[in-house]
Amino acid sequence: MEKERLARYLVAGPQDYAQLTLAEFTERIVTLMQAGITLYQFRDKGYTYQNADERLQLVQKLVHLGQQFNVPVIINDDLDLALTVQAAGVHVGQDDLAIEQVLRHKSANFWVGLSVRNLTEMKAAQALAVDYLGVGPLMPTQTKVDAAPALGLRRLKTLLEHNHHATVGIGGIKLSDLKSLAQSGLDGVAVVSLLTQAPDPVAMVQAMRKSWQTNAK
Ligand code: TZP
Ligand code: MG
Repeated sequence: MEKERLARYLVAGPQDYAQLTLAEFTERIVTLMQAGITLYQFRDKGYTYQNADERLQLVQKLVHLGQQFNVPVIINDDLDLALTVQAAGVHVGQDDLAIEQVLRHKSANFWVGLSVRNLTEMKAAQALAVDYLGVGPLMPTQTKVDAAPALGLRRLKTLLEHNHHATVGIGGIKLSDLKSLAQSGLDGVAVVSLLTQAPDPVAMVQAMRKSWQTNAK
């Protein structure tokens, strides 16, 4: 995976658009794909489907749309689902599936991302053949209920000194944070609410692109 893919990484599921139907949710994701997000993670924590088939159909559709709009779709946590729908990859946290087990499925066409929350996890991750790391939460966030304490910019920089992987930051990221995050050496930002709650999501994607391109190392 090229690290440029991480520049504008949208993480979202139907629970992040609580008032919308699944069809409307899909439309929002398509709009963001067309607007210029570079990667999309399907993360449906806390959402209740009518049945398993509804979830499968939704994800299959999103994967096809991602292929159409050149935005690879990564599945959060669910390795079996990711393999079933031939997603671009899977993202797991430290408390999810064993990373060694997930890495058995890694290939040029199936990427593996891992979350790290602190220096211990960052150091341990250096021995793993993952495609990218997600580091965070960087700032306090309302979006993830079981989020670890926020790292802040200073600790982020320390973590990055011990890192050779392509890396995206996540957690509480606002547009005004992009300048310092781009300068920190991160390869991109992963956001939920910045895009799902933006009054003008298309303009927000464009503003993210501009800020990143102006300030990235
Ligand atoms: N993992 C760490 S923080 C977070 C996840 C999924 C939520 C980020 O959401 P937001 O709205 O961008 O703070
Ligand atoms: Mg997880």
